[in-house]
Formats: sequence, structure tokens, C-alpha cells
Amino acid sequence: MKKILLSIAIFMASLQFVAQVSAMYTESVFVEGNLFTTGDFKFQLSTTDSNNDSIADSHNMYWNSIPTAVWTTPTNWAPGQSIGNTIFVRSAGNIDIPNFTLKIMDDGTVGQPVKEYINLTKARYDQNGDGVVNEEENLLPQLLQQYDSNSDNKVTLYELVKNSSSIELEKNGSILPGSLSNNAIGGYSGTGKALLLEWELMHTFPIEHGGALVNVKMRFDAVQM
Ligand SMILES: [Ca+2]
Ligand SMILES: [Ca+2]
Ligand SMILES: [Ca+2]
Repeated sequence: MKKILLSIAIFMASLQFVAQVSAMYTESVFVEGNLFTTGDFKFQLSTTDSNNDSIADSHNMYWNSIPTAVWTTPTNWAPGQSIGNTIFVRSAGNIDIPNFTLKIMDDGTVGQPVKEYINLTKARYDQNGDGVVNEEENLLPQLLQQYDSNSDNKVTLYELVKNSSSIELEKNGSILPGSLSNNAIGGYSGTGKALLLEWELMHTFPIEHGGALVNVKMRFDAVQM
């Protein structure tokens, strides 16, 4: 939407200029070949961090706009065990992404009540993009406020998928920068920002649900308004 508005604003300024010229010289001047090029707005994901330093490999071959699954639990995932993974996100084009959210969604299958026993134990987003995903960038306090509907100080997968609101990753004026703002983080050679999520199968998991399968979608929305 902003791109369209910007183009209109520039066009109106040009019209005014032509009108002034006409009045002064009473002749028309045409300047041709004026191009309006919109910025390159592209969002990509990666899970590749070959040297495990929480900074993504920047090479384009690791980045994808249509990624495959990020988590697959071990087949013997036992109560009390945690699994975690980091997803890297980047604005691959030159435009900043100021509105960036994550929504964790049910795939719609009805099965055993397993999601209630999967607890989100870590949620951190490298807000300042320095490659360090530390405690200051902890999303859990915000998520507890937003999703802990039974007030047990835990955010379960069930609570996340049944709530229709999205998790804001960029907020309070922060951005996922494109190459124009920060070509170390953004653009086609940018390393992006890391999102770390960790899940624990709770000790209270009922033994009779062993072997159940839960399939959820993660939807990232990158909006340029
Ligand atoms: Ca790395
Ligand atoms: Ca950081
Ligand atoms: Ca809860």
C-alpha cells in the first residue's frame, strides 16, 4: 500500500512542476523516460547455521520463501525432554519489514489431546540483529500475557493454536531491515535475525497418548503497509 501511495505523491509533484513551467514560458516541455521503480519486497527463511554460532549462513542457496518443516520431534520424545530449533528470517529485498508476525496454527486434524502437554519453554527473537539471542530478547513474558489462558504460567501448544492473535516479532518501531537499511542483516547476502523456539513434553503427559502425532503450521506474515 505504501508503495502505491508513494508513486502517486511523486506523480502529483511532477504535475505541479510542469504547470509552473507552462505559466512562465508558455510552452510545453516534455521530459520522457521517467521511471517509477518499486522497492524489492521479499521475505525469506532459513534454518542453516553450519557453525552453530546463531548467525545464519548468508548464502542464497540456504534461504527459501517456501520452507519445509522446521521441527520434527524424535520418535521417542519422552516426558520432560525438550526440543528446540532456530529459524532465521530476513528481508531479502531492499525494503524494511516493519510489521512482522508469527502465527502458530492447527492443521485441523482432530486427534488425541496432545497439544495441551507440549509446553513452550523458550521463545527468543534476535530483535537487535546482533547474532546473539539472549535473555533480553525473551518473548516468553509477552507470550504468557497473551496466551496463558488457564494462568498456570505456561504457554502450551494448545493455547497458542486456539488463540487467534499473532505473535508480534517486530514492534515498537523495530524493523526487519532490508539491504538499504542494513546490508549485513538484510538483502540477498544478509544473515537475518534468529528466532529460537524450544518445546518440552510435560511430565503430566498421559501414557495412553503415546505415539500420537501433532502437526502444526507456522505462518509468518511480513507486511509492508
Ligand atoms: Ca553461523
Ligand atoms: Ca540480539
Ligand atoms: Ca497455560
